[in-house]
Amino acid sequence: MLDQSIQELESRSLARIASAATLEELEAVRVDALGRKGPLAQAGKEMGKLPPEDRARIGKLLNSARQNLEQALESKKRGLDSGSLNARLDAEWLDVTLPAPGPRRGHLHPITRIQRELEDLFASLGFATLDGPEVETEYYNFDALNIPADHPARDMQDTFWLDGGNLLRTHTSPVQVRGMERLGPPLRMIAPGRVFRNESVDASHEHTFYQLEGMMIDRDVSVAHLLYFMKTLLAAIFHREVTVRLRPGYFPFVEPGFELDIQCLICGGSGCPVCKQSGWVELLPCGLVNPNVLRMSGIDPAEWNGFAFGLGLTRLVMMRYAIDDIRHLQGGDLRFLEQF
Ligand code: FA5
Repeated sequence: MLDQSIQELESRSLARIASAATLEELEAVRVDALGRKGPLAQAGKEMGKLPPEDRARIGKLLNSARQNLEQALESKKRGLDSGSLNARLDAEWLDVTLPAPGPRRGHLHPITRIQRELEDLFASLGFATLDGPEVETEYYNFDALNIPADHPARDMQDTFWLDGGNLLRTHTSPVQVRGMERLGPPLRMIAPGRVFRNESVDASHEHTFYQLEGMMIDRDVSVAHLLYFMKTLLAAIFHREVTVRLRPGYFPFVEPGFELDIQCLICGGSGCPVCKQSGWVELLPCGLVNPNVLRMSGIDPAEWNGFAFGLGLTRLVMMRYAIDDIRHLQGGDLRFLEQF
């Protein structure tokens, strides 16, 4: 009777081992058949109750059933292990000979892009591109531009002063002076760059923004030359007619001085926060160079004269791309920058 149930248990368990599809199922068969509370262990404990003539035979039967099951479990486990390895290899297969996707490429900031367009345009008109320091002396930022210490124009440009009397340049005009000193007349130069003003920020004012200075010194330069270059500049940037107006403007380093405004391209002139509801945006102050400025840079105003302008580059970029708030440009938000 016992012989038969051991043999039945063995063949039932071998069938379960053969059909197990996962390591978990296999473990369940092992616990059921060979576990400490399983039928084989139970039978082993009851050996002592058997008549002596049956003990050796039943003992042999139990041992061989246990060995057969252990062997079957072991070889099935190896099969399942390599099966799951194959499945993993299939899932994680990759073709190492495929070309790599390559790093994501960025692109130029819209201000840099327009700046480079202007540099190319002015290079084609014979203008050199000059650079100057962002940390300036009071002399180059103010005095050499005919703005003496007590002059009200110093209040027009709230200044970040640094220790030792230096400052963060409030405009690109100091590069005019450096250009005149270094290169002398005749001179055609532009100077794009970053400038800083200690003022409150709104839709059209930043504390840090970009200007592009321009200067031409030669014999018999007139307002007509100035207007020609301003029109050429605007046509190259906007590729279409834009409405501008010229009005008198005051800057101690030019005489006469003008403000060239552009009709606001955000609202079409009807009024918005960018143009402060006026319909016009100040873009291009300019004028003929004041003889005092020429003289201070060692140029004889009896022989030479010229024009200068100070383009609001950041504002120009706003108009070109219809950006309705200047703060987007330096906010560093990729969702904004990726549109260009
Ligand atoms: C000047 O800075 C003069 N140096 C320009 C100049 C050069 C005049 C040569 C004559 C001859 P102004 O402060 O107006 O001028 O600034 C020039 C332009 O910079 C403005 O028309 C405007 O477009 C831009 N701008 C001024 N302040 C800000 C600001 N806070 N944020 C953004 N753009 C500004």
